[in-house]
Amino acid sequence: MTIIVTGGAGFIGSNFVFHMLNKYPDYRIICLDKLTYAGNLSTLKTVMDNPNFRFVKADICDREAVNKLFEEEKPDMVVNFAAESHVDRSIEDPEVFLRTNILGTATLMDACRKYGIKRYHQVSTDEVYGDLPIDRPDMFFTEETPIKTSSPYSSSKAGADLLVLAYHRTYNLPVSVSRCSNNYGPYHFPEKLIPLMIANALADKPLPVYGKGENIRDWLYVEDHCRAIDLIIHNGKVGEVYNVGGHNEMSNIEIVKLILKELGKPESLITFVADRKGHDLRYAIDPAKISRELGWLPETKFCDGLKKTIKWYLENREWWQEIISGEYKDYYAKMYGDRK
Ligand code: NAD
Ligand code: TDX
Repeated sequence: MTIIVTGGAGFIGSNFVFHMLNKYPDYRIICLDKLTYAGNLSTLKTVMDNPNFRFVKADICDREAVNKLFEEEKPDMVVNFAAESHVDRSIEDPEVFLRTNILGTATLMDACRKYGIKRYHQVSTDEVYGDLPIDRPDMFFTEETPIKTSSPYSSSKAGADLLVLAYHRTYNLPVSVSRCSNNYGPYHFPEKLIPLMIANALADKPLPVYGKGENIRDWLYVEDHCRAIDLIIHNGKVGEVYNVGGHNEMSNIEIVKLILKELGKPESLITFVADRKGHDLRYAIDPAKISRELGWLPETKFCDGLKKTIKWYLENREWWQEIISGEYKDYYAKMYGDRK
C-alpha cells in the first residue's frame, strides 16, 4: 500500500505520518508538503531515514509536480491534510485559503481521476457547520447539519468538501471526508490557542483571550484523530462524511486557566483582548456515526492529553522556540501588538 499524505510536515499530518509508519511497517508513506510557514521539516526528522518514507517538497496546486509524483509512486490512496489552517490569518488575507484549500484539493483529485486511486480522503473540519448557541448544550453537529460557514477559512474548507462529494457523484471518484473538532497535542503550531498560551505563560507574557473567553471548542487529542482517519480510509464507506469528536467541550477561559495551573503561573497573566471578527460561539460534534459504523472511540481524556501536551512543549522547547523567534515575531506584532 502506497499512501500520499499531503501537509505531512504540519501538525496533524505529521502525527498521522508517525501513526501510519508505526502501525503499518509494510506501507509506503509519501509526504507531499509545500513547507509554508506552518510546515516544518525538522518535525519529520525521526522518519527521514525510514526506507518506507519519502518527503517531496511541492505545492498541491502545482499540477505538473502532483502528476509527476503520481506517475512515480502510483499511490493507492491520498490523504489530504494540506491546507491553510488558521482562522485569524484567513480574516486578514483570504486569497491563499481559496487557492490552497479549494484549487489544491481539485488538483489532487484531478490527478486521482487521471491515474486511478483506491481512496481519496479529505481531512475537513467541524467549522463547516458554522456554530451552535452557547446556551443549548443539547445541540450537536451531525453529518446532516447544513453547511453554514463563518470565516474565509471555514468557507474554503466547505468549498473543498462540496467539490470532493461532487467528484464522487460526477466522476465516481472513491472519496471520503472526515470533519473533526479542534485538535491538540505535539507539533501544534504556536499561533493556535493551546500552544500560544503555553509559550506565553512560560515566558511570563500576557495571555491574549479573545472577547470574554466564553467561546466553546470541542477538543480532541491528535492521536485520536489520526486513528479515526486510519479507520475511515480502510473501513469507511466511499462517498460518506464522518464527524470526529470526543464530546469534550471547554470554554477558552477554562483551557487557559488549566494551562496556567499546570505550569504554576498566575491568572494575572490573562489579558482580555478584542474579539475575533465573526467569532464562532460553540462547536460540538456528535460522533455517533463513526462510533457505530467503525467502532471508533476517543482514548485520551482531556486532563491526560493536556498534561502530555504541556510536557511535550517543555521537553521540546527548541522546536517551538525556533518558530517563534523567526518571521512569527512579525505575525505576533501585527495580530496582537495593539489589539485592545
Ligand atoms: P497546519 O497548518 O499545522 O499544517 C498544514 C500543512 O500543510 C503544513 O505542513 C503546510 O506546509 C502544508 N501546506 C499548506 N499549503 C500547502 C500547499 N499549497 N501545498 C502543499 N502543502 C501545503 O494544519 P493542521 O492543524 O495540521 O491541519 C491539517 C488539516 O486538518 C487541515 O486541512 C485542517 O483544515 C484540518 N483540521 C485541523 C484541525 C485542527 O484543530 N488543527 C481540526 C479539524 C481539521
Ligand atoms: O490568541 C488567541 N486567543 C483566543 O482567545 C487564539 C489564537 C485563539 N483564541 C480563541 C479563538 C477560538 O475561540 O481560542 C479558540 C481556538 O482558536 P484557534 O486555536 O485559532 O482554533 P479555531 O479557530 O477553533 O480553529 C481550529 O479548529 C478547527 C483550527 O485552527 C482549525 O484549523 C480547525 O479546522
